[in-house]
Amino acid sequence: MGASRSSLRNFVRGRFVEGISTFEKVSPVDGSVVAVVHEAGSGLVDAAVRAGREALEGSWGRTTVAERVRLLRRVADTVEARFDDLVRAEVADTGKPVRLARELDVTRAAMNFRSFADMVACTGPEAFVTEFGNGGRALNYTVPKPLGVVGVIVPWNLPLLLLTWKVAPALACGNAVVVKPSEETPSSAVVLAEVMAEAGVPDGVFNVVHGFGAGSAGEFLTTHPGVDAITFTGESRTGSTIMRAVADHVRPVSFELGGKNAAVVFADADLDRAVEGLSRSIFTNTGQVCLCTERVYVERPVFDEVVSRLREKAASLRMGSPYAAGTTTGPLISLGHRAKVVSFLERAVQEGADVVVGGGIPDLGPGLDGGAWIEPTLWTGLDNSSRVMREEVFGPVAGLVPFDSEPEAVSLANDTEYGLAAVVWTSDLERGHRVAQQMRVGMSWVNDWYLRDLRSPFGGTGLSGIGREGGRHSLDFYSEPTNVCVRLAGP
Ligand code: NAD
Ligand code: 6OD
Repeated sequence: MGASRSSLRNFVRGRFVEGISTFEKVSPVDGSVVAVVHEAGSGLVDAAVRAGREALEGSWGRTTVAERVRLLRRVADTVEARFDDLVRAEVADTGKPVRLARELDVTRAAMNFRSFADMVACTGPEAFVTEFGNGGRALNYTVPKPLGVVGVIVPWNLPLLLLTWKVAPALACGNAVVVKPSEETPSSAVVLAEVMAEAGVPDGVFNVVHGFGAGSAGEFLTTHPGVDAITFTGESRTGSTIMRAVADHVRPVSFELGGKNAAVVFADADLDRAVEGLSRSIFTNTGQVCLCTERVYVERPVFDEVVSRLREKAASLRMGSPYAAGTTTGPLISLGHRAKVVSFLERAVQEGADVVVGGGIPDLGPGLDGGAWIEPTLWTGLDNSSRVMREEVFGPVAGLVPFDSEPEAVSLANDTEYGLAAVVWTSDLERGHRVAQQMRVGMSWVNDWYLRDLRSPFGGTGLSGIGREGGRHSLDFYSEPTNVCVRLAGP
């Protein structure tokens, strides 16, 4: 995988610049070095924040909505023109199957820019005429303004999708951004910086700083007094660290955090569709999607059948080179993350799980033995008291548990500190609505999973986050409204 090792620099004020040190980005497919990355020190993070501020004080701060809409559409076109480069970058860093990178990650990157261009173009300010009853009237209207310089911190699982999901609305609202990609996935942000320059985004509006969290670019960004807001996607624990870091300056935060998502399968479900859907929701991206299902509650009459059919699905997945025809499943992101997932595999057995399928590290032969491979794994025999059923694993794993009534299923699904997503499988329309609405989550699907409309709210409750992204929710977060009240008439 590492045949074409690249050197990845930071992007500040429209220029690629070196860092204070370098680190190696290793392929999770085979352990080879895919890139040498320039880590930004506090001085460079400061320069990036100042570049953003100067862009806001210059011509970028005077752009009209229509000009920004045209620019975002050009960015979308340029993402499509550089589609293959972005796919290569994403696959090199994550090892995900090339088909997934094409159909999900890079396609959505273009769509994010185009969708937020459309959405901001169609959004107007609020206005109210206030009547006092004595003939007096006033006009209230809001003027949305950018927040300023926004720090964008993103994880490694869907690197470009999640980065552009934040950058597109932030730019649509007229902000400047300083992006800190994950140290595990620095490559696509660098190609995106080239895209921004090619599309004509003014210098200083889009900046990229590479590095780690604590004591590195992530912490320098979140503690910088010149950063006006932080938008973060990542682990719940990192979210609480960032919350403390921004508290001194009282900055707004948007948090998309972890999940321990449940699926509920009723006996009346179309089991062909349910098993297909469960297989996607458990194993897509090797279980490394925040929305992935890790807890499956199945009504007792169909429990054995669902377990057996899901076992067949898991056994049919094909791990291998991301470019090999037929590969369905990539590695985990790193050996470090695999060690964490393996510790959950061991703990599951200690906690009394029966391993239905998987449960270990596969032997994929000499070319791949340096990679972070893991077997897709299903357990039965666990309940909600086990740590494996309470903590986010973020791997291709799920525990299956039988239930006997609808209230029991709702109560089991809601028995978690997280609150991101849920799926209900049933042929009963009323039950589908009823149960989906009772799920204590930000997103509840019925008879599907990860079906997206970019205008609808995305996010979670509890340990899963603060706020919502998508549509007007993103536009609201990335702008600061000033209300103007004008007396029109009367005493
Ligand atoms: P992570 O929290 O370890 O890292 C995310 C980003 O934060 C990285 O860029 C990292 O360098 C940076 N970071 C780490 N410590 C920091 C600190 N102290 N200050 C500033 N920045 C810091 O998360 P990860 O391992 O990259 O991603 C996996 C996690 O992300 C999972 O928990 C997953 O559920 C979650 N996630 C959530 C969503 C969502 O939409 N809710 C989407 C994707 C991933
Ligand atoms: O599809 C999206 O917009 C989105 N934010 C997905 C997040 C997936 C989590 O890993």
